[in-house]
Amino acid sequence: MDVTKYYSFWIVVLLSLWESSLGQIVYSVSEEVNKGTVIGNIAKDLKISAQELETRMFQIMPAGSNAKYFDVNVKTGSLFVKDRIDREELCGSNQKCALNLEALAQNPHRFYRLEIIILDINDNAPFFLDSNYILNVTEDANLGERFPLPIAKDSDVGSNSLKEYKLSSNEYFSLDIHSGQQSISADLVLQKALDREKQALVLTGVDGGNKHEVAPLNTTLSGAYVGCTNVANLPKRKTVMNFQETVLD
Ligand SMILES: [Ca+2]
Ligand SMILES: [Ca+2]
Ligand SMILES: [Ca+2]
Repeated sequence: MDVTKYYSFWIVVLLSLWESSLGQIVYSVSEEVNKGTVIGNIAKDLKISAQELETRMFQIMPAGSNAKYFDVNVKTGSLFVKDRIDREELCGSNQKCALNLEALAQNPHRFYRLEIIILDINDNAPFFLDSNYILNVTEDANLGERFPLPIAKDSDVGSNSLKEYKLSSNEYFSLDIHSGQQSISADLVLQKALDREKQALVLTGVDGGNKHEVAPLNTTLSGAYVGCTNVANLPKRKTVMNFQETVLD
């Protein structure tokens, strides 16, 4: 390929990309909204009348895997939600969740690309993967000794995911929290010598919502008790793990 042909090729490619990006319309909607929720008016955004949408048989291309979530009312131009959208199921831990749609109008044929950004809501509580946890600490443990605790998970992203832990008030242990890129973990740090006593501690995983809710669920396990709770459908989520450390002679 000579130099002229080489540059001509890339000019055509770049113009094609530019044209397709110009043709893309971006909307956003929160996950879990009710069926029928209107996301935007597609006739207005395409600068054509709703009547023209109908006469040109405008439609979301049904072949796309995302087509089941959205539809267009060609009488009004409204783009609306027609099925449950669960961001966690569609995008997992990805910070950005965008669904692509293709739409077609006829006479003349015109192809459109739509991008729907799915916004996260705080619909999942933090949870501990280990529902049972017993911490054994010897009586001669040194002050400052650290004891890693189970890590809580939260299926939401950003500010709706796990943000911190809280430890119930006690005189023996403090909590040291480590914030990594992938997870937040915590260690118990011994602050006062143990003397064969047993003490119940409560570890709480808290996400970044805006309301505190706790609903503990305890089970008994061979002298120690462990509890774990998930709180459903509340703006702010906590998961509580209750555990009783056993002091060994
Ligand atoms: Ca969800
Ligand atoms: Ca969510
Ligand atoms: Ca959450």
